[in-house]
Amino acid sequence: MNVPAGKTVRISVTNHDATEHDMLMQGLQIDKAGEATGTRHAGATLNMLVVRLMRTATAASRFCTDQKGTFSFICTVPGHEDAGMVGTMTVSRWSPILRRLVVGS
Ligand SMILES: [Cu+2]
Repeated sequence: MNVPAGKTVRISVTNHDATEHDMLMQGLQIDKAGEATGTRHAGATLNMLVVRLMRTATAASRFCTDQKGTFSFICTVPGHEDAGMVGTMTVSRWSPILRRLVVGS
């Protein structure tokens, strides 16, 4: 997943599973996480990008960051990270290629 630095982006994640999951971005500071449509994750702070994924539901979060780099995200439900529920998101300079990939910018 790639997003542009300095632009407001919206990520939307659908959980097709009958089990609750979440998505916690590690080491990334965002401007705010207050517009998430899913239930907020317990323990999340305003500068953390975290989306709580209830069973068979879609959650979205709108955020902006100037922090360029590649960040790991994990599912914090016990055992899920070890089961492979991990990924990365790269924040880089704005480009026309990214423009086609970003929703809601
Ligand atoms: Cu999970």
